[in-house]
Amino acid sequence: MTASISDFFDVPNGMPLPIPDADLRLWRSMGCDDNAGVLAALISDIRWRQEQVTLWGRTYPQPRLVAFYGDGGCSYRYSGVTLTALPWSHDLRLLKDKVESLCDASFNSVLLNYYRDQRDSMGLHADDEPELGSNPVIASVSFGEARRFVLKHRYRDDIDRIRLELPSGSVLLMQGETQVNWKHGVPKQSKSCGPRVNLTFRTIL
Ligand SMILES: O=C(O)CCC(=O)C(=O)O
Ligand SMILES: [Mn+2]
Repeated sequence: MTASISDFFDVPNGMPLPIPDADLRLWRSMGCDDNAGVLAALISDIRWRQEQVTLWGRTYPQPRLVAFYGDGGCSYRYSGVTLTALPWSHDLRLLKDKVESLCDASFNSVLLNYYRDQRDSMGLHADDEPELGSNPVIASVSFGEARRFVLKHRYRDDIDRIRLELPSGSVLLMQGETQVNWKHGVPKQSKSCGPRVNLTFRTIL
């Protein structure tokens, strides 16, 4: 059984979602006037990269495009890929300022993922790389198609997977023990769909 966003309809923006062993908060809109315009600008202006990843001894193209921006000296390593931060663009800085004041947190970098269509995806994982420190605060901003965002408890089989719909312009804050206890991902889907760009604002220690 998979719970859906409808289970959380009555949780106000920015309040903790009733999910055990996690601290997740959702703002359905960050208040951008033109989400479609932001999506188009991100797709055209970000320096997207197609990375090759090596998993279980096999190398293959990652099923999405990625980019990493941040303060000088930040770099991020996962699944054998090392990304060195490009300097903040004007638009990314504006988004960062907006997200920081909404979430009352501060960030020094952003990892961007571009899901071109329904075939692009991200496997279940936790953001628990050492450079994020323990219990990282991560703000996940989505533009474009509301793809399924799936959460699976790492240790308890008696807890159902949770499916969140992240609308265009929404912000999902993941903090506390979320990464310790849960994995998350964006599965491929069979129904064709348009593009989605997700930005995860992070602090690299
Ligand atoms: O696209 C998403 O919503 C998830 C992105 C994510 O989990 C990540 O960048 O680590
Ligand atoms: Mn993640």
